[in-house]
Amino acid sequence: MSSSIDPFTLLYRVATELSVALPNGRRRIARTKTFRQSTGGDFGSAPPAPTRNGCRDVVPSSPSPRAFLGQPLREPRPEGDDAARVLDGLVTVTMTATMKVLAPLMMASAATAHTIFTSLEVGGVNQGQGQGVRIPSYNGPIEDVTSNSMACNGPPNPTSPTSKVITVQAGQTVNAIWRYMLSSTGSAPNDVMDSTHKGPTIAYLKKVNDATSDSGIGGGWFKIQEDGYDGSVWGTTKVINGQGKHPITIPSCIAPGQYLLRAEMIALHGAGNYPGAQFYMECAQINVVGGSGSKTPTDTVSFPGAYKGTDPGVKLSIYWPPVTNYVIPGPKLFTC
Ligand SMILES: [Cu+2]
Repeated sequence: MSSSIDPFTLLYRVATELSVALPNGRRRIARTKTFRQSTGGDFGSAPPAPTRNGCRDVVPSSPSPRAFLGQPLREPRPEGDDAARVLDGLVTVTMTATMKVLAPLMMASAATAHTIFTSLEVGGVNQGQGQGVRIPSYNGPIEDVTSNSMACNGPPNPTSPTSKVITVQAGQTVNAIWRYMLSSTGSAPNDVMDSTHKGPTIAYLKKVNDATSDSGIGGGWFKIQEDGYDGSVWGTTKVINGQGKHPITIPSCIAPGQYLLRAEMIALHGAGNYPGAQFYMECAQINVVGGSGSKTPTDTVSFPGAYKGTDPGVKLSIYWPPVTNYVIPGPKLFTC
């Protein structure tokens, strides 16, 4: 089904309006299971395509890398569907005939979800997909904040090693380039990430001896960039509408040497429950030159460990009540 029309936002707004109009006592969460039963989980009458985590968009058109690994595709969890989680996120939606009509449309809209930090742009030059960035074969999120894959992605999204280490000048602003899938060649909003994926953008550095071999798992990470919610626009929305570019300034005062650069986007459309927030991250391998080394980061954290399922920036409904003061997860921002 073509995704040129995006009915999602409109429908979601309609649903929100409906839900807001309901008195508190009548509000309850519409359960995924019910939607699956009532809609068959798909838009048309054809059998649903194979899904992973309930999202058709992550099914590769070529033979599944997972099949090569001899692992079955993960079964959709009973409540794991992106679109259904949005419904959960609506919190107040009563299961009405109206919603039965909306549900399959919302299901279908999950076909443009997810994202990957595919390449790094330095000095206006794209270094190439997977060149110095450990890219995964799937664009799905990590949702378990205790998973080792919170560091530099990983199972269930196997990443590819890269021998390249990208030279970056301290003080320079680079762009992490996000794409909906590895095969996405454009930079239009739909080629970056679905607009329903609202949340912060964040970047971390970790000093390492060898950026090509360090797993990134464990301590030493410090936050160098964050963009949450300014009252009207989310950080991810700027990236979606900005050709997938996620600007990150490498601090001028850090020591020269090799680092892992962890760029992250968090999608909060299903974050009303935990797990629910979707963490997207990859690691770039960089060599920082020209750093003064005059300041050593102190607020370092571990991945996994930096985030908790109870963090106010990880478990929250972004639909209702309206977000007024979003708290970006993780440590304090490091500044020179
Ligand atoms: Cu998604």
